[in-house]
Amino acid sequence: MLRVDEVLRRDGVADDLRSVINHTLIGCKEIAHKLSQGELAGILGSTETENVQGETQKKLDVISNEVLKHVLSQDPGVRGIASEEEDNTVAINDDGKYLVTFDPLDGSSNIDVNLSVGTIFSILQAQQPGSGDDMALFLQSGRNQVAAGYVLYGPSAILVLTTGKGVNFFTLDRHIGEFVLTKEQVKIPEDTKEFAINMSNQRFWEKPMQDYIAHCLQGEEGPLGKRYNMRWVASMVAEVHRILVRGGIFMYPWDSRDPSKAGKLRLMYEGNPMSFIVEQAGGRSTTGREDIMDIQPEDIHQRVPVVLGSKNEVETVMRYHLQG
Ligand code: AHM
Ligand code: MG
Repeated sequence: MLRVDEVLRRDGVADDLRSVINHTLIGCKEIAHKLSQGELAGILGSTETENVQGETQKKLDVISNEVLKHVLSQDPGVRGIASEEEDNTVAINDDGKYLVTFDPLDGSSNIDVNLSVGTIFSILQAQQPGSGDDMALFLQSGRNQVAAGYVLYGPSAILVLTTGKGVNFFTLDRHIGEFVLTKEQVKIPEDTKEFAINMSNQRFWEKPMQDYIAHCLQGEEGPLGKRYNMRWVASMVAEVHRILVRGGIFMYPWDSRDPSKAGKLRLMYEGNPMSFIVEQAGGRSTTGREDIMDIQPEDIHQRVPVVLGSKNEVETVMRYHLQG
């Protein structure tokens, strides 16, 4: 079976970009190992600290961040990094070409209950000279991504990767310590009857989202004319993975709990990489009103409403927003 690097070579991915991806994956394998040890390694539970977004950090959030920072600092091709768990962008090598943004451990409320979490990463090319801690270098739209991926740490560890030539799945073979190709050119079914949203926020949503979900709940008797199923794993990586495998729609819309925030999820290391993967698999990704990857970022930690998944269902949600 083909290993990741063999697939990247076959696809003509530049040597320096392959190196950045491979370094990222060394970190992900280390994170997979630590997660599998769990309580045995004494790494469950929270730290005393909060990240820049005011969220309590889990020990494994901090450890995963350190692991990725360390491996990426070994790669001369990396100019700088930005992470959910770092207040500011971090300079690595001024001669490097690439900028890596990542959420080291997404869905971290699932860690202590032994459910699925994941690492999400996005790779951009620096467009001008400058130190890798200059945030301005990073503020490029998602359309500029040269690679994006995630690793889902579930019963098996699965890497989902795109370099703009479709989406492939790789499964971590723990005997050889390599991600090997297990599914090529994944395509998301265009239609679905399965939605994922945190229903407890319903009363805080805008009217278009209220209406769409109300119509989903009406099933075949409502205007959407079909009976829906619902899932909520509280781990975006797991939700996106389910959608890549069997279709579906995932939503984390704007809500009025804190009107100053544009949503819960972050654009540059959650929204953009997931949008790149979903679009490469034939799905769609929007705020409800515009494609996520068309947004010009203003801050490395900025938030974004997210609606992504099966193409036709996402377009239905976009119509509710156009009318609302
Ligand atoms: P995190 O980056 O702090 O882990 O937050 C992101 C996660 C997503 O994986 C998931 O979709 C969402 O937060 C769950 O939110 P909620 O707590 O509202 O269920
Ligand atoms: Mg996250």
